[in-house]
Amino acid sequence: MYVVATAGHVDHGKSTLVRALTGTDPDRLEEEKRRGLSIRLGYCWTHLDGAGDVAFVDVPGHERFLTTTLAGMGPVPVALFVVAADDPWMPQAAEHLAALDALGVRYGLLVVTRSDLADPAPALARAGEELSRTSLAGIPAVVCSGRTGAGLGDLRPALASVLQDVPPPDPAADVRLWVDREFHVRGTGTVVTGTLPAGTLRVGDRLLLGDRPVRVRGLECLGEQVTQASGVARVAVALAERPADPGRALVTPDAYDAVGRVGEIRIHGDCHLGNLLWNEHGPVFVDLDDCAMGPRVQDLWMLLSGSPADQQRQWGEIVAGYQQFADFDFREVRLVEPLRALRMLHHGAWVSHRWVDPAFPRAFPWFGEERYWDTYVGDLREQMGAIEEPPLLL
Ligand SMILES: Nc1nc2c(ncn2[C@@H]2O[C@H](COP(=O)(O)OP(=O)(O)OP(=O)(O)O)[C@@H](O)[C@H]2O)c(=O)[nH]1
Ligand SMILES: [Mg+2]
Repeated sequence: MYVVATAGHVDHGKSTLVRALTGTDPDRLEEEKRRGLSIRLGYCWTHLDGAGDVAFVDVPGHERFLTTTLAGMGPVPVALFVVAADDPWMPQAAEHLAALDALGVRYGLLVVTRSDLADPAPALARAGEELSRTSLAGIPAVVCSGRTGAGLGDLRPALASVLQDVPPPDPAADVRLWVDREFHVRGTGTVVTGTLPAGTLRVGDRLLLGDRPVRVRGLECLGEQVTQASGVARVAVALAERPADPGRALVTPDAYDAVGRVGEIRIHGDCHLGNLLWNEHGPVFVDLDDCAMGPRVQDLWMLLSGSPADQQRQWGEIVAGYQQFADFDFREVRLVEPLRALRMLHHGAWVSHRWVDPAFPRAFPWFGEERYWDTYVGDLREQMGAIEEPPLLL
């Protein structure tokens, strides 16, 4: 089986195209039909000559549902990038493309649809140019109309040919199924669904959902009961237990135990040295408006500065001091670089949110400059590297 996710701006014809290809409407909610807008992820499948079973994850294009869109795209290796012939390049097309690029999706088909409404050439040229700067550079393109069906005869073999090039993932890989839906079926119990990117699920498997042990009671693929399924596959997994607090991924036990669930406490949230003042009684923490629930390491790593050797030494002292009055879970050091990345993102978002406040353009005059954003993106890329590295502090 292959799994393909749609991508593209709101109302550009993603769901119409999926319906034309599969005969099934991916928009199932009454509200979606009434508003002519996808809200949830849609799931349909078909058989393509030359490729076999192909499942589609149809994502919403509206910016309000971007998190749903990302949940759908995340584990899917192939994109059906949809652009309307009668609309120029639009913001969510750019955002979806940036997401696919960040996810490293290399396989896909560019589809210029709604070709019965306008000359598709300008949209085709613009989208091709935008794609050329991403991981999807050079993917084939097809022009069609989801409404009249024109061009679908070219689209099917073009998609089948793209799919033939997608390397099969390792069926022996550890399982990590990001849950994109969860529901309760009377007589069956809890069912979770998702896109299995690699590895094999079998009835009877004992896995973890979040940090809770669960057993696979039944499996369904494309509406059929199966005893096992290997990625890439759309799967529905019936669980013998009803987890009270389901995690977001169903995983092979012991395979992803680097951090696990860490305790959250009330933290300062912005605990850098500038917010630590000294008076005759000792240190005083100020600026408490970022207080939040979070892992305790968030209040420790920002106190470090200088070379890696300096930071190691400071870290030893801070943790030794911390342990005099509270326990420290050393798994949390693996969170330092992800937390640093979140802090960078949060800072950029904070400045842009507050831009209407006249103090902000004055305080961050370089914020709108291309140079700033180049550096910002470069720093984030570097941060991705740091996240992959073994943690510096131990
Ligand atoms: N004429 C014409 N209309 C189309 C075509 N494809 C889609 N439409 C219309 O365009 C509108 C939006 O189509 P959808 O398929 O819902 O668009 P979408 O990209 O799934 O939208 P979201 O899921 O909300 O992002 C609907 O009214 C469709 O009937 C086409 O090829 N030709
Ligand atoms: Mg839709």
